Parts: sequence; C-alpha cells; structure tokens
Amino acid sequence: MSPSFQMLTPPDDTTVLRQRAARLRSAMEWSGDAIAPSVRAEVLSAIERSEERLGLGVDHTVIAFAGGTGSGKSSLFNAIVGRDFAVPGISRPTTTEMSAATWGDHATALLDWLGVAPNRRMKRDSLLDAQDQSEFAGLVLIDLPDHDSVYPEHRHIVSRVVPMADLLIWVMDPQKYADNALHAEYVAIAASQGRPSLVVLNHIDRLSHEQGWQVVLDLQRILVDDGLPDVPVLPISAKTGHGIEVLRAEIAGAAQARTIAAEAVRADLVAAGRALERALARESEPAMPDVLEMVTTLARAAGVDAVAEATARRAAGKAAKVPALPGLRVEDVERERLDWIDAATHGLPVTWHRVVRDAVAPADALADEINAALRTLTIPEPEPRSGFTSWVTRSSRANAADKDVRDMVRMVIRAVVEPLVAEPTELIHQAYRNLDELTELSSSPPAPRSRR
Ligand SMILES: Nc1nc2c(ncn2[C@@H]2O[C@H](COP(=O)(O)OP(=O)(O)OP(=O)(O)O)[C@@H](O)[C@H]2O)c(=O)[nH]1
Ligand SMILES: [Mg+2]
Repeated sequence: MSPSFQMLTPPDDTTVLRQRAARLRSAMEWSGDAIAPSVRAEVLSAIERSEERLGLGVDHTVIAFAGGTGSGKSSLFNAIVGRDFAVPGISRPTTTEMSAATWGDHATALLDWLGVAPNRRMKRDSLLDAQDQSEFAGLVLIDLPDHDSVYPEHRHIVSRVVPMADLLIWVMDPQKYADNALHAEYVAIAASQGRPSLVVLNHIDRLSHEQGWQVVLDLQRILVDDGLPDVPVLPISAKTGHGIEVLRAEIAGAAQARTIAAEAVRADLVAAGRALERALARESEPAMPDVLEMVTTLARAAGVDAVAEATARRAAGKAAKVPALPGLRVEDVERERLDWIDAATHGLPVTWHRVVRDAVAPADALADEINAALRTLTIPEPEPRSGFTSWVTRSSRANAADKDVRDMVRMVIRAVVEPLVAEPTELIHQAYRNLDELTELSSSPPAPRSRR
C-alpha cells in the first residue's frame, strides 16, 4: 500500500495516548516478574481506566466536586447547575449517591462508566441561555458524597471516581479545611499524579473579611505541602453567591479547553509509568553483550580448533585427517548463556536477571539448534598438493583455510544465537528503556533508538 496524506497527518491526542497506553502495557508484559503484584495491579488499572476513558472520547470534560461532609459540594453543584437537583443537607448525612448534570448531550456511556444512577442524571440546556450552553458544552458535572463519611460506601465511591475525573474541585470549609485525611489521602495523591485540581473555601460568609483571608493564607500554605503550590484558593459562599461567578468562569474555561480530558488521561498514564519506574528502581542503562565473543567461545567449545588446524595442515601440503566437529555439550552452552545474561543485566535491578533469563532460549534448545545446524555444514578438505610450493605460499594457504573454517562455524552459530539470544535480549532492553519515555509528560513518541 502506498502512503497516503491521511497516513502522514500528525496523530491526534487520542491516538498518541492510546499508543502510550499500549507501550506501557507492553513494558509491563516484558518486565514480567520484575514488578511487584501491587504495582502491577496499580499500573494495569491506570491502563484500563485510560483505555476506557479514551474509548468514550475526550469530547466531554468530567468535573467533580469532592470534599468533606457538609463542606457545601451539593450546594455549589446546585448553584452552578441553576437548580436544586443535588440534595443539600439540612440534617446530616446527606448525599449518598452521585448526581450528574450534563450540557450538550446525555453523555450516557460516560455516566454509565462513572456509575451515576439513571435517576441522578440531569441534562441542562432548555432552561439556560445560549451563552451558557456554548460555554458549558461537553461538561459533565458531578456531585460526590463526602470522603470522610461514616459510611464506607461513600468513601468507595469517592476513591473510585476521583481518578476518573478530568478536573477535581476540592470543596473545603473553615472548620475542616486542614483535615489531614482529605489532604493526605486525596489532594496530595491527586497532585502527585498531576491530576488538575481547583480549591474553593466555601462558607466564607461565616467569617469576617480578615478571618477569611487568614484561613485562605493558611490553606494556601497546606496546599504547597500537598504539592499544589500554584493552585489558588477561591473564597466562596454557596449561600450568598460570593465567588460563584468566578467558579463558573473556571468551570467554563475547563469545559472549553478540550485538552483537559486528554491531559487527565496523560497524567494518569504518566503516574502509572512513574510507579513502575519506582518499582523497578532503575539504576543504569542496559548494555548489549558482545555477540561475536559469545559465538567465538561457542565455536571453540564445539571443537572448531581441531578441525581448523587439521584443515590448515592439509592446505599447507601435509597429510592430515580432518576430524568431524564434535558439537556442543549442553553444559558448555549453559555456561555461555549465563555469562551472557549476567552481562546483559549488569547494573540493572536484580529482578531483570530473571526477565532476561526467561526471554533467552534455554541451553538444551540452543545446543540442539546449533548442533543440528553444524551437522549440515560441509567442511572443505583441501587436497595435499604434489610438487614444490614455497613455505610462504603454504603458510598463507594454511592461514586462509584455518580462517575459512572458523568463519563458517561462527556464521552457523551466529545464525542461531541472533534470533534465540540477542534479539530477545534487545527487546527486553527496549522495554526497560521505554520506561524513561513513559514517565515523561511529553505527548510525542520517542525517536527510535538505533540498534547496535
Ligand atoms: N452559611 C453557609 N452555609 C452553607 C454554605 N454552603 C452550604 N451550606 C449549608 O451547609 C449544609 C451542607 O451543605 P451541602 O451542600 O449539603 O454539603 P455537602 O458537601 O454536599 O455535604 P455531604 O453531601 O454530606 O458531603 C447545608 O445546610 C447548606 O445549606 C455556605 O457557603 N454558607
Ligand atoms: Mg452533598
């Protein structure tokens, strides 16, 4: 098939992210036992979550209100939606189920994936003016239960949905804004994973102007510790409406920046790549051992010296019987194979030793393949020449014959060693190096590395 212009267009966000997920998956597969089961589960769930999110399209932006009980998530949700849909609490506890509002379309598949019950979904447009509709088009707004609930199922919903949201709005209140559980278990983790966040300090109407700013400054300081030094704190009141317009503008901006959904998926995959990298404790660059050295040693172990020397003696005019090649013993091959694996994993975390060992063919299979190939080899037996030949000529003929035999045997062994030893090792090294790229935020795939 000849290349078309279509094939030459730069890949879009979804394609690049799908490729990243696929590379991460293959790095996982290649690294086999080198990864602890808990890290493997974490990375696989990030891959699956990302693939699912990409499958649903990145045309919607999922924004979720998260925070402690009574902080005002449902009240703020209602203020943005313009209707009392989420149930704000008069008597605690209140929100037990998620509510969702969508603009533009029903986003059915996305809401199914998020696990929003059908009767907790509301499509907003008819009551809104045209400006609202275009500003919020593609927005999926979620009201979450409290993370600090006495009901474990609330925490489960929050823990499940927080990694699925494209933007998190952390709702805090003046009483509990410093709550360690929220910061340590959610905000700091989301920050370390590069998930986009906004922070609002609700119930600001309960404080004097000065008290309000003191709390804002203190919260700002805690956010620096959380790893969110650049996220401003927005003072707000769902009761008086103070700050609601600013919040609306932030939400509209995020909804319009379509890339935010793609960014969230990318951050998810990068965080998974970093978890993988930490688990593998990458230390140094892998180096390919010398294939020729292995081949030469195997040729010697197969008995090439005696055959080459006898052939050389015949070429020099002496009568000598050229012996058959004895071939390789499994223990000789195993010794060489283990030396190869040691060299290929030198400086790498110890678990990679097992990964390379599993990838390279076992010694008995290697010995069988090499011996079978050597049996098909016909070693030329030069006829002793009659008459006078100078010493120099005889000696150069002997050297050439010796070299020919060694080259032939090495070529045959190399033809087995390349696909069964060198290429699998190179693939593992490539998977190991891929981890570098998988831990970077750059969206472009890496330039292909040259093979040795
Ligand atoms: N004074 C004041 N009261 C507020 C404000 N925001 C919410 N409230 C009240 O605080 C109570 C809790 O608000 P909700 O919106 O239900 O809080 P929530 O975060 O959804 O709570 P859970 O669903 O239990 O997690 C309700 O009685 C609200 O009317 C605010 O800015 N100022
Ligand atoms: Mg609520």
